[in-house]
Amino acid sequence: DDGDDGDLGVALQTRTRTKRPPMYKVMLLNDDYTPMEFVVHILERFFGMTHAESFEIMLTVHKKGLAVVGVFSHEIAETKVTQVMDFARRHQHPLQCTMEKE
Ligand code: TYC
Repeated sequence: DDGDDGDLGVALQTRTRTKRPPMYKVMLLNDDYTPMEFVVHILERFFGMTHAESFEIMLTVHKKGLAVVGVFSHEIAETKVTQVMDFARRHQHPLQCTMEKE
């Protein structure tokens, strides 16, 4: 035995897995009392939608019970939910906005 263990001295590189951050769906829920125009205004103001886009999404929520209005990082999604809930409360509308991991 000459003591040579066959190690060529080549460093093996481990693969670095780059993980995308989790994304969160922000959803608007239907109710019987919040005025349609108020919901349209919320979508324009906080989600940067055009009036036509906002009207379409509002109608989807009205007909289906809820709709995803955007997908964001955790921090941005939380901010949107807070903005919508605060604005609805200030105007005394029962509108509900929630977030859910994708
Ligand atoms: N259903 C409400 C009405 O008839 C309108 C509405 C739409 C309320 C969407 C909430 O997220 C909502 N006035």
